Amino acid sequence: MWHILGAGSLGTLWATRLARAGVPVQLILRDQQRLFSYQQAGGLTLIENGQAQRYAIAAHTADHAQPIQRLLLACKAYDAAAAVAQLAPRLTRGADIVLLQNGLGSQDEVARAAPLARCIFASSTEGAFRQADFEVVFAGRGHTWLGDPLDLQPPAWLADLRAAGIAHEWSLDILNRLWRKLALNCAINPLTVLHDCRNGGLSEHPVQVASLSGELVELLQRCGHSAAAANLHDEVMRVILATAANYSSMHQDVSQGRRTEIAYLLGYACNAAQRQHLQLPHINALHDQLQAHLDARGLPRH
Ligand code: NAD
Ligand code: KPL
Repeated sequence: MWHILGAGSLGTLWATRLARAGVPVQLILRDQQRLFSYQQAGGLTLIENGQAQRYAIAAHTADHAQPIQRLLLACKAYDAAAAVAQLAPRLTRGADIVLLQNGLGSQDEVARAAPLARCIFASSTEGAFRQADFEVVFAGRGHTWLGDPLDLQPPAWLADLRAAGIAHEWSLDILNRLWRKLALNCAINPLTVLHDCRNGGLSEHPVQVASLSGELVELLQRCGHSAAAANLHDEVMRVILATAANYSSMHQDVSQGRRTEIAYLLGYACNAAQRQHLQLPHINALHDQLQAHLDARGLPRH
């Protein structure tokens, strides 16, 4: 049985694909009000290649008594630790928690909230967005890497992902992957917010992108992730071109008045640099500017 916390974009994407492959799935919703709305909606709807399909997946709230052996945590990074702390009494000894959160920092917070569980970190390039409540569009096919820095053995339940057609790979170096993704997101996302542009608009700010990429390389190397630093600037430029027409996830959050995951991206990078006594003036200035931008819009600065 997969328990899936969070019926947002990625939670829906995973829950519907697992359920249609015949894998038992149980959704965990925020409260009775949300459970009631879910029941009214009649299930989760996934829109794929323009076709909508509804899945009446079982759901309950966190205070249910059912034990949890395998939890997919599909909320934002800033909600992850509190969500797991709420479920801690239900986790069985040695339960697995799969963490879909972008960035770094929330993984450690979750591990502290559930010290007896095995935390499996994920990094995904799949894309999905909510069209309406409990209705999600599968917007971009991608790949998900999963791994556990403390135990390199892959879990047997990867077979469920294969059955569900979730493209994935067990990674022996998931931290490198997460750092690399964090660096890409730090080099691209904040600038798209500050310049109010699509990813492709950053082609007009090559010097800024190059300075940030250079400092991110220094940070990755100092933090022991040299492999994640290799050719970073080239990859940043490649992603800017390949996703030129898209708005970054942070730009979308800000333009829709939603809280960003800044604390788990730029904030994490700045704290890591400080711990290493590394001076990164461009990254720090970018963090300050982004926080001022969020302040001005009444959005949380963390
Ligand atoms: P989302 O906001 O669409 O969904 C999160 C859901 O979690 C919401 O429905 C929210 O109500 C729910 N939630 C939060 N706390 C809860 C709690 N205590 N109990 C029950 N439900 C709770 O977010 P998302 O886009 O699915 O993103 C999830 C994570 O995946 C983020 O870290 C994001 O950066 C990452 N990610 C998303 C995508 C994407 O395409 N959407 C791609 C890659 C990575
Ligand atoms: O992951 C991204 C995002 O928007 O969050 C990309 C497209 C890589 C830009 O950083």
